[in-house]
Amino acid sequence: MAFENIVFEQSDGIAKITINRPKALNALNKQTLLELQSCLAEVALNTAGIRSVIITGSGEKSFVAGADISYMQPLDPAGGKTFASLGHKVMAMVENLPQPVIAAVNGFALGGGCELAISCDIRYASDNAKFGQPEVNLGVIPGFGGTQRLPRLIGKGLANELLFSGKMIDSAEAERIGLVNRVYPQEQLMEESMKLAAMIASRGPGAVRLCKESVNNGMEMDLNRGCAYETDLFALCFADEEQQEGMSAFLEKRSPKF
Ligand code: CO8
Repeated sequence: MAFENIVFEQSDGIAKITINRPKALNALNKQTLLELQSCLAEVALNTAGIRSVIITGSGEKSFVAGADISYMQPLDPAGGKTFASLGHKVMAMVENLPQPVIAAVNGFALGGGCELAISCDIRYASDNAKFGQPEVNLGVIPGFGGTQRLPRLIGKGLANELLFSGKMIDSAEAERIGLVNRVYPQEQLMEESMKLAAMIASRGPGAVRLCKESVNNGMEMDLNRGCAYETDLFALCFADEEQQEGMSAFLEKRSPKF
């Protein structure tokens, strides 16, 4: 897959998508979002070849410094709606991708960049990463899901503090409030993200996919419905040869071959 604003790499069942507009600190303009959309569509179709995904930013300074402000500045309400809708589509594609997605946050994750990170399933960050939703400084609100996913992830009070103040927090604070899973020195971030991606890629791919579906869809349900939904997905596992291989391998004291 060849793109102008993103770089797609694939090896050993892991796809790495790098947002690559370093001069604009990897800000998301329309073209970058369209490229992400077509890249993610291909990744979603290739569950046989791709078992986990990493999204990161190019360079050592920025993951994604937001939606592109130069692109947005002249927009009218209809243009704003179209752009926000495109961003929402891309974030939903990340969230609902069959494969787990790890955000390797290697610097600024602001505005649309923070929204992209929180659309991913898991967040690892470098020690120089900074997070925030600075939209109120620009006279707008988050438009790629920040007012919705951030409170669901870290709770309403903490999300409100970030959303209303527009302030930036460092990666240690982001880890403390559960916005990121782990923080690593910048030079170890990709290695650690790849290790996790490889571990996920080595597990039963169908089971991992159903786990993601169960968590994502179950979180929209009450507990009883969520547990009933999990029961159905659990039952589905027994229709797949993966379950036979995984359990037989355990009983035969060998590693499973998925
Ligand atoms: N958009 C466009 N260009 C950007 C952006 C951005 N979000 N962020 C940085 N850049 C550009 C700068 O303009 C600059 O370009 P140039 O060299 O041509 O002047 C270059 O990147 C380097 O940036 P700085 O010189 O500012 O670098 P600093 O190290 O001094 O500062 C910061 C880094 C703190 C990250 C600073 O660049 C900054 O504050 N950036 C803006 C952050 C921001 O406000 N992000 C939120 C944007 S709004 C948003 O994401 C809303 C999402 C929903 C949209 C809904 C659609 C309608």
